[in-house]
Amino acid sequence: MSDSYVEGNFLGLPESGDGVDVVVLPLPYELTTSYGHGTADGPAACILASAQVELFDSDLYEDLPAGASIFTAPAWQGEGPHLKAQLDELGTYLSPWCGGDVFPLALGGEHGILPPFMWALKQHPAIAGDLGALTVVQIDAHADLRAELDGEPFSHACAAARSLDMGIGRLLQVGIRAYSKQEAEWIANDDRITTFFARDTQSPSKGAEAWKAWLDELSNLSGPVHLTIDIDGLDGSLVPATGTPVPGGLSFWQAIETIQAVFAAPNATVISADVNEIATHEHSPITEFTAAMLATKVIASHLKSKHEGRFHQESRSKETERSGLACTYFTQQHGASSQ
Ligand SMILES: [Mn+2]
Repeated sequence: MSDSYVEGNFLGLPESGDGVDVVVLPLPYELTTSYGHGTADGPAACILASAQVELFDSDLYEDLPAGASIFTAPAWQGEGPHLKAQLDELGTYLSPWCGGDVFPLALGGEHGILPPFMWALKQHPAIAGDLGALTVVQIDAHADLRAELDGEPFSHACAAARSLDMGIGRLLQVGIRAYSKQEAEWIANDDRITTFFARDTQSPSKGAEAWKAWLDELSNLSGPVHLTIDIDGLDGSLVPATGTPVPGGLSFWQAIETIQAVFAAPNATVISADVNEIATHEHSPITEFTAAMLATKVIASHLKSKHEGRFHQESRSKETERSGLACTYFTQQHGASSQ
């Protein structure tokens, strides 16, 4: 815990300096969770739990914030009357933080936050309008490649599908163990998608080999990367309060190794990340604490990649100059929905 604990800030860290290096963006977004509730309270619970996370990171070999300025932004407050309007609001909220001068880390909220994040990243200097340059690395129990769920194409169960529709170049998935035949066929037939299924990486007999292949795949990445961590990718015992906990998932250390490997890839730059589907756990802090530990590792790994010269930081904006774009993509492209 920070000596000068500030309530409401991630890790309890006080803000320092005049610029921002890492921004934590709480997105209490919940419209389509199919099973279980509470993802709207997840980001705040994660920030509260983060006060109990050790500031020392053994890879950085320093206490966070390690000379950086970590800013916890005021939470997104959705007011839009329907899902598409809320997605536009999310895009508008994220946009000012996607200019390349800051590392944005969103805390969700449903996985439906991913398409608005993709929209906001389009303006990132490393993307320059073409999401085809971007690789998304996804930890998840679900493939999230459904055409729609309950009639809604922007459901959390469709987050990866809609990101591909928006033009991302590659999708690497791990932890996947709950998916439909249609999703299995898409994975098998689309060169953009590489999926490491949990039945292989978690296999008692062949898991070690499959896991090494996953880490090798990450090491060979190049170009800009967005890391999206749906906490249900971890074994359900670690995240029992998440919307759809599933047994047979990644161990905590596999999630950590994934974060380490993607940030250490010599030819890739992780430009942004999210940890999503965080929910509050009534009788135990395990779900939100697991999420806080992963988010902390993301921040530490980003700072390490920066120290090692793998993150090119655009010149920092003064906070008074920070501006973004207003998102109308989702209502314009897809119209209003009943939700
Ligand atoms: Mn998901």
